[in-house]
Amino acid sequence: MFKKISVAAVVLLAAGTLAACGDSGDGDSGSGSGDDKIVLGFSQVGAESGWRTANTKSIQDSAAEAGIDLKFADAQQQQANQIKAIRGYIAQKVDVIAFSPVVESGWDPVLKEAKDAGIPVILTDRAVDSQDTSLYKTFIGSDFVKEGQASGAWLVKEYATQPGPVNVVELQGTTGSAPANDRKQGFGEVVTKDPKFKIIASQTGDFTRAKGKEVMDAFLKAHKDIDVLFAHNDDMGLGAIEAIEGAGLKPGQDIKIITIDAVKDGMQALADGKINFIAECSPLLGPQLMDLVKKVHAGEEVPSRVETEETTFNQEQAKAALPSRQY
Ligand code: GYE
Repeated sequence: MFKKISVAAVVLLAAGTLAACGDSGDGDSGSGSGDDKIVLGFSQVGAESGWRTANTKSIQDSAAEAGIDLKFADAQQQQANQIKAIRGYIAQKVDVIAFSPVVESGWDPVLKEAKDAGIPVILTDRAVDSQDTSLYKTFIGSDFVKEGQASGAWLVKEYATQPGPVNVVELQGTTGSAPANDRKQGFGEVVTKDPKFKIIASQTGDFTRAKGKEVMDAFLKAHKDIDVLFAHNDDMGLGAIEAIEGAGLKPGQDIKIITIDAVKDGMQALADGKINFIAECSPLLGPQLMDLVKKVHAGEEVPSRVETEETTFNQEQAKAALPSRQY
């Protein structure tokens, strides 16, 4: 009997210690899940692109695999919805908050609220421009400047022996988002070194296929002499292909197309000769994110930046990679 009680006491004690560890300083056991699973509140940007769909699936699958209780909210590309979701997670006292900030600016107040509540925050995929880096634990995602530079480098090489001018139109991602800002910057840095490249029009297509088509339609009406399209993601490029074909032109030939992401539909268009070059941006951030969630929850030190490894694809490389492409 005594033995039984003492075992139970030890178990209870251990459970108490675990629960205390799980608090991360938020004041009570918090998760509301009734077990000792880590509760992660994740605010996603939206469902604007093939990349985003693959990213959401990666996060959901790897949370399940890691035994993490995931609370997930889709912000439909609205910062206000993300702020609301994060405030909700703070009120629910989740263990960790992760989010993919739709735009770079305007996060300090809500991040401060999370910090004051003792809830660690992980930036996923997109960065914020907060000066106070103590407002979040780490960032996981891609180097978007590099992706823009790789896109520009392909263009410079492709036209190395041709005289100018080379007229480029640009479909930008969501205004104010880190990938739109950084990809524009990286591409611009490389191509403006040679004055024969002229960026004759640059407008946002909000990372969607529909907007990509709409804006490309307008570009084609306003400019008769477009040589190259640089689209900040595959989806806008795919929408633009419809516009180009609708105007009786051949995408990939009459107008060369460079995009970023390398999702399956983009890779297919690349293999089909309708896109000329894609700089990869991996959406499969889930497994590494869950790893970071466990570490910050346990109070372990984590690197301030965890970058995804990426490559680039031309048409031949796309043909070879397509059969084994996961997303
Ligand atoms: O390139 C685009 C998506 O933030 C890296 O967002 C992500 C970008 C991605 O809508 O397709």
